[in-house]
Amino acid sequence: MKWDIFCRVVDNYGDIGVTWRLARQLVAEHGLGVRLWVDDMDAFARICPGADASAKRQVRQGVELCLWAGDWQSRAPADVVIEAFACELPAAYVAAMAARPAKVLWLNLEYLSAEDWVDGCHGLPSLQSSGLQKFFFFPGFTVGSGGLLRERDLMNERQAFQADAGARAAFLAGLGVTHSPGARLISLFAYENPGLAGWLDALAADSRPSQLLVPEGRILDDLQAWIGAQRLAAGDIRQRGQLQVQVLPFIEQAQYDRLLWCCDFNAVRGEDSFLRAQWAGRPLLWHIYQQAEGAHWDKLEAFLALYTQGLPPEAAGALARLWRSWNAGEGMGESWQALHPHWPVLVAHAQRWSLEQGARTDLAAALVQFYRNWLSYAA
Ligand code: TRH
Repeated sequence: MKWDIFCRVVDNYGDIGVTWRLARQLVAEHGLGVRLWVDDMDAFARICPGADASAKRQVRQGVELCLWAGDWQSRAPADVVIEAFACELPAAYVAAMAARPAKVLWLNLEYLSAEDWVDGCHGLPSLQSSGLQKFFFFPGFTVGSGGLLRERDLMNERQAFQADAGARAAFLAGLGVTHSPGARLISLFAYENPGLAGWLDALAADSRPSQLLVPEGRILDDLQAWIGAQRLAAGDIRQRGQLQVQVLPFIEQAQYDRLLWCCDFNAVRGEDSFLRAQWAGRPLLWHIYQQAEGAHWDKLEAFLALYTQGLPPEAAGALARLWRSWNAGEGMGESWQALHPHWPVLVAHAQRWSLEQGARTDLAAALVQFYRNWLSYAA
């Protein structure tokens, strides 16, 4: 059975990051033939080192990667077509879908949100001008949603890795990181943020040492401004007070997962790293992707409301304050300090959350199940 996934890279790495993970999983766990059409091979090559950014077609980890060029060449449609994040399929491809004697399942994979309208919209069909039906598939945290991207063995792999000090030390050594005993290990992946300096000041003045690991990216200029030294690059290590900062290269997704698993606290962003930090089972800080008219604040609050359920009110309040400060770009010093008394509770909660969510049907399995149900209905 053939599946086509279409991905337009709007910005950053989330669009390709999500679709590349999904494509790999559909191949590896469901034995499907998957073509991933992407309009920006450079973005793909960034998250898949070894990929050829100039190739029009290449096979990586069983997935056929195809350049989605402006001058679309006609192709036979697949059995299932995933339009990621409303990226709009080529008109000729839609016409070929409509003309195909065997019906095609057309799904629009939406962005992840914890908002409560998601369950009501998940799986709804919409009639297109082509006469075809398109179904809206919403990832989410609740039983009524399409679930979350998670590989079948992810939780076991993560737990084994976190229980194995030698494996963690060897992994970090491969990145040039030596974890000083007793130091709090933090990863930082974020958009530009004027609130960073306040947080770093608090970490530098803390009684406990911290090591901050920062993959190269958009936050580096703010880090640079705080450190005030010459241009930072991968491999650089700087110390101020109790804080050691180390810049890392941008690593491949599986390695980035392991980095998150190693850390006591992960600052993440967007959609995919946000979810991967949840799978790490450690407390996290989310820098949400900003949307027009502040729509992202509703999304942030919806997730906070869900995630903090079951936490004592003081711990929930402290975590919410930290996330709001980070996303407002202010007040990080105070809200970071206010988090400390709740640390053990937050650690246990992050673990519990990952296991609860990890016990649900994952997104790839839910997509395959949706197709099976649709087939029996369409037949
Ligand atoms: O890059 P992002 O900001 O992507 C965003 C979001 O997806 C957002 O929802 C979307 O609307 C916008 O793009 C257009 O953040 P995200 O989603 O975390 O994607 C980053 C990807 O990069 C993710 O797959 C993890 C990966 N990554 C690596 O592979 N190696 C690394 O070293 C790092 C730091 C990240």
